[in-house]
Amino acid sequence: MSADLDKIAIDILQANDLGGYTIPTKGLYPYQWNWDSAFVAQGFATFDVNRGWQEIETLLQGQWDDGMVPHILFRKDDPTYFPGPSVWGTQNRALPSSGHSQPPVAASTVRLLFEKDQSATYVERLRVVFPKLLAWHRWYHTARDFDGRGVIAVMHPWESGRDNLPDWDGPAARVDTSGVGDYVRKDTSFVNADMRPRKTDYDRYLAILQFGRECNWDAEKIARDAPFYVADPGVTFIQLRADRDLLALAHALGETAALPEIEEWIARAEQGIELLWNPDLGAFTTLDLRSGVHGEGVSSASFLAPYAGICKARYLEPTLAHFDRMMSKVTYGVPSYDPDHPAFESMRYWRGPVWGILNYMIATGFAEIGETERAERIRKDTVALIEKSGFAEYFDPISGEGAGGNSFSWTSAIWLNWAS
Ligand code: 2M8
Repeated sequence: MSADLDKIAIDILQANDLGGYTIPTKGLYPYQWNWDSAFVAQGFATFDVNRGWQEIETLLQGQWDDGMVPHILFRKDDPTYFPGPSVWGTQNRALPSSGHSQPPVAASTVRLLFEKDQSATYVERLRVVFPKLLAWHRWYHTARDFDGRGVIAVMHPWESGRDNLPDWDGPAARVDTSGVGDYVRKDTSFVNADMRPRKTDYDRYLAILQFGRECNWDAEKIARDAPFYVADPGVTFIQLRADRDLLALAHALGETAALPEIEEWIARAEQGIELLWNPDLGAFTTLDLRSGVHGEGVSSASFLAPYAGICKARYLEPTLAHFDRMMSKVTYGVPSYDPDHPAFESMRYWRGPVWGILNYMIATGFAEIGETERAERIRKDTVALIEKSGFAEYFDPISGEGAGGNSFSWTSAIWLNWAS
């Protein structure tokens, strides 16, 4: 079974490889996505380390002058996706892209790739990639932590990668959508609308996008005035992990000049994450930086604290209690949102379904702090889901049914790199 699935996973990655870069799935997502590519590179590296590096290198080709690495690279125009480059206002750039970023997984991937093979050719490639990753991390720590609080904000739900998480509902409700006008969604022509964000969500997505485009994606204007600016435990924890991995890479290369800056980011985040601790809930949640209000639900990103190296008992004990409670409510974990919360929807995208990439990161963190039983439950659930429903984009935590796109790259990648 495992060998058959290995072959299918490899075939999916190769079929979604459009020549040095990989799309998440045919039809629904026809471009290169940022954190998808970071996971895909880990999958490729299980059978072709060179191809893994190439995925990261092509992703970094889209880097903006200010260091930002966009969430989508529009390598060739494809009218089957909305919103495309003309909506983002980037159609005249050398490599058209979206205007904001996505969770910075790439440095963690590069560390994994480098640990697999440290021969001279990869040292050279690391030397080229390292300053680009450093610039991207610096961008995140300035543009999206403008006041140096030690937590990373997202200016768009898409920047978080967890598009319609219920915790965005409150902050996004303040977005004025009166200027959005008519538009035609393409996603619902590929996937049942019940599994996708609602129209209200899309109106808000487009209104926030318009704000970004009109201010030319200016970090200070975004930090001060964007209609949506919410500190996210998902991106903050992934960034913290990636900073630790970047630090290890700096040591490996002897890049001593970079060390103090990266160490400062880590120290600041270790303090800053206290801001994301919701004392009423006993969990890390979002924090709306406009209103000062915490998200009111436990999401799977709450369980990324160990992945980020955050394991103080004060945080860990309540976090694990939530984990056990939520896992007891589902057949397959980890649900992306609390099944006890009224906003939970088992099939609607980031409002409940299980995502393989989150499972991989959560289980990795748990294993690293010795929570092996919980880590193993997550891995086994992931295996069971893929055996039952194939390499779907995401899964219903109650029925185990696959949802969203099929033959999905990141699900195949985490299978190869971790679950199998
Ligand atoms: C989903 O997001 C895109 C927008 O970026 C979409 O729905 O059109 C999210 O799951 C995101 O995290 C992911 O990177 C992307 C491609 O898999 O799809």
